[in-house]
Amino acid sequence: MGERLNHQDKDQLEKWIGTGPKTFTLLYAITRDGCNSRVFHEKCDGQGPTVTVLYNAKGSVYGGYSPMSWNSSSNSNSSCTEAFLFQLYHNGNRKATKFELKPGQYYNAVYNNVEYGPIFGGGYDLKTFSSNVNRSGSDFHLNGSANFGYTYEMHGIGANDIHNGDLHVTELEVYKVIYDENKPGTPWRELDNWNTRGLARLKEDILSFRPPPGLNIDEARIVILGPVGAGKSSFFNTIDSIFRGRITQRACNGSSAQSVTTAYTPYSVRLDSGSSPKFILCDTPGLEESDGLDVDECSYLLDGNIPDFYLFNQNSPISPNAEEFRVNPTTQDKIHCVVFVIDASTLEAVSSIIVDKMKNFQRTMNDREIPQLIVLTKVDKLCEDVQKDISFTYRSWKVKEHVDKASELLGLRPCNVLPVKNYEKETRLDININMLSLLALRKILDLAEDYMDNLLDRQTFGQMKICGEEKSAS
Ligand SMILES: Nc1nc2c(ncn2[C@@H]2O[C@H](COP(=O)(O)OP(=O)(O)O)[C@@H](O)[C@H]2O)c(=O)[nH]1
Ligand SMILES: [Mg+2]
Repeated sequence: MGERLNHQDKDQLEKWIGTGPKTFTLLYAITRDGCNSRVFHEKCDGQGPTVTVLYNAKGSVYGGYSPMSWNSSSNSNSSCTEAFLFQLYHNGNRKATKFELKPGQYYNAVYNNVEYGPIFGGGYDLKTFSSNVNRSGSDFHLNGSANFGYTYEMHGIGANDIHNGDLHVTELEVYKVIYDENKPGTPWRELDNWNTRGLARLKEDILSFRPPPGLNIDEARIVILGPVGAGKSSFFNTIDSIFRGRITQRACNGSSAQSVTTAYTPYSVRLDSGSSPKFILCDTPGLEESDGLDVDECSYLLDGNIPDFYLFNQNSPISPNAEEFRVNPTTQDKIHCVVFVIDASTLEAVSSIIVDKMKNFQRTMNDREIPQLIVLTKVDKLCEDVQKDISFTYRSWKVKEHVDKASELLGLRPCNVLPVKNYEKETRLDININMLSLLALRKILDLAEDYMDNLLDRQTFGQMKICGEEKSAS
């Protein structure tokens, strides 16, 4: 005896139910509690969403999910649209199929009567048992009926293909289904190749990145923007550490309320071989309500007018008249991708002034069709499971919620919001921290490459147009 639903089955049900991570708590089992309708109602009434699972001796497993509490008021239908029937195995073979309510049948989803066990469907698609059923050997010959297809859409699958021709079962269980935001659920983003080999491949991938030839761009130039303390400098340090193979702290970071970074500082990762990967991450002072970069400075920065290591001065913002102003920037000096770094743990508290600033900046980026992403830092501070094991990040619903919120905040697609955990107090590298940050970096380089491909197209088509014009003129 004991729970018969395994992890894979629970994951499958969780996916079908579809509203985040769930814990399944066994409320009722006929082998433990007896197959009796009153006992079923005593144990399951008022318990909220439940899943009923039947198991037979031939290795078939099937049942139904009800988002509504069971009750003992006689002959009442509970209406809802989310109830469904399902099968998990047939004759011992995995056969995961969900059978949803037919259109308009929501009012017949489940049926309550104190004299009956769980019943799904108005035509009794699955009526498990009534009153009391005694054990016959190792089976219970349930006295219900299965009129599959009356209320629920079975897609042509017949009763024999579900219950092997009768309602003889070895077990019937009812689990309470609880939404559990702290439970790492099924991944909300692909976790493929999350291992040492996958990490090595990701690294190679990034090291082999080259800007498309023909643009005179040696490296993708990526600017990092965001509020003070969000983890901008730490993000570069994290990337640098991964490629150096030790924790590095080249970009000054800290917890001061004012920006620790005051200059426009391009960082290039230096490999042991002496060469560098083909990207430059440009650190910037943090955005502050009444301080930090303004919109004009942001557009100068995007256009490559601001020289490397330029020290921003609040009292005299850079202008085209300034001595340092780079009047004729090359394509290499311009920004090819923007990364907004936002602290996930204070996402709700970002002031509207800072949000407006970022949105104003975005307008200057959109005008130039420069791609933008969000690196969402400090996910370790969002959820205990993630803090204990960073590999849970793509499973944590809490993280997903924040990814969605960040995506809404700046109007960027959720797939362009990359959750990370930066190195801060660690003394050693960690495969999961590396994995998250490299996945973020690869996405950044992908978008930078897309931008460069567009530049190249524009250059090629522009040239073709000129050729054409020349041709027709001659
Ligand atoms: N727990 C945690 N702390 C972080 C993370 N990223 C940065 N920090 C800390 O946040 C503080 C500000 O980071 P910093 O990189 O200086 O932010 P910046 O102002 O955006 O450059 C520092 O104390 C960092 O150690 C992270 O992912 N998790
Ligand atoms: Mg900084």
